[in-house]
Amino acid sequence: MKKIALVTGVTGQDGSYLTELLLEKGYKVHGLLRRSTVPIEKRIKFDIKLLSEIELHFGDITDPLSLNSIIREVRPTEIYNLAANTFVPGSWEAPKYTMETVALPIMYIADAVRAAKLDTKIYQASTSEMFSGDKGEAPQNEKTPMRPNNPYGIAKLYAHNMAIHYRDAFGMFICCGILFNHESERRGENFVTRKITLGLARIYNKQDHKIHLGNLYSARDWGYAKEYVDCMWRMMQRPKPDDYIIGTGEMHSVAEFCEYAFNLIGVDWKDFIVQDPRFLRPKDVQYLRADASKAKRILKWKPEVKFKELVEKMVFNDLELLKTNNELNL
Ligand code: NAP
Ligand code: G4F
Repeated sequence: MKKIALVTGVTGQDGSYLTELLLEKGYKVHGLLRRSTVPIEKRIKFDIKLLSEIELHFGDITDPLSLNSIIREVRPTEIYNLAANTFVPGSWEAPKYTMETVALPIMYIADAVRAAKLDTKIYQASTSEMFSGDKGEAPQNEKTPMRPNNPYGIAKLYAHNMAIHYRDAFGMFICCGILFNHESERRGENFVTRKITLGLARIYNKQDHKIHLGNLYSARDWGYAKEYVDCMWRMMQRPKPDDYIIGTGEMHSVAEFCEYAFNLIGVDWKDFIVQDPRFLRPKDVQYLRADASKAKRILKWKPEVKFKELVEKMVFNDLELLKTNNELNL
């Protein structure tokens, strides 16, 4: 029987890669997206030709009624809950909305599945932002204490605990992927990696002179998004649901990202980066490095793309993008 997947956040970075992966694996894919005045073709990051192969449903993850009716209609075998307000600084600007989009939806989804008496498997997108990022705690594993430093992380921790609670209390198949930062050519433009690679391409093209950044010395475990969606799928194919840390095990600072990116075009990053207090956070997560040994052992997952290759992919993609889309003023 053909497997049926429902993906929330289908217009996002991970939603786009996951949709491609599930289609390749022969799934019938349904995507949930919210209404917008921007046409769907401009919001979807995967090849437009795939649009005819998936079924889109308008709804909103903050609205339990819409989730309930979509789940009853689609009767998915697997739900991947990826939708969220994912930009950390935005979570201080709108903490209540962050709770609504990040913390509560997993509860609505699990309840809808229970109420419809389905045995749907559920994936919850948990995050390394649930950790404090204190130096002594890196690398983080599944047992590292979770003490988030921002409303986004706090909301994700609520969702994470709720997911585990539904699994334990009702015997539901719910997995939480505790994914560390993962980036790609499809990364949103305000996250630091893409901000750097797009800024670099503008500078190279003489459309700009400087990139304004905040904390240059926080460090992240940056992996390649396309490889991480494969982990989500692998978790859902296990006989039992569980939670897994996913990351490369390498950690690099924002400054190192800048240094390597600008090296690729043969210039010194220090000539182009300005530290700007506007981009500092009230509290930052300093050190994130994954200990993904459980995923390696059980899911047989190993990241192939490491830091340098990731930076190269993003830099060369954005140089090409600006070359071929001069009118875009990206
Ligand atoms: P992303 O590119 O920012 O995508 C977020 C998606 O959520 C978009 O499709 C967005 O739709 C959708 N969304 C937001 N609010 C919504 C609402 N009220 N109703 C319906 N859809 C809504 O994020 P991502 O990087 O793919 O991340 C996917 C998931 O993994 C997120 O839950 C994120 O928190 C989590 N995560 C990401 C990382 C990472 O490093 N990327 C690491 C750990 C965990 P619009 O197009 O309408 O805005
Ligand atoms: O790229 P970022 O905004 O990612 P952040 O905050 O780590 O969150 C991302 O990864 C999480 C997983 O750990 C996800 F859950 C979350 O949804 C999101 O995808 O910032 C990375 C680091 C931070 O320490 C920040 O302070 O870069 C630093 N930074 C320095 N200057 C900057 C900037 N970040 C941004 N966005 N913009 C700057 O100008």
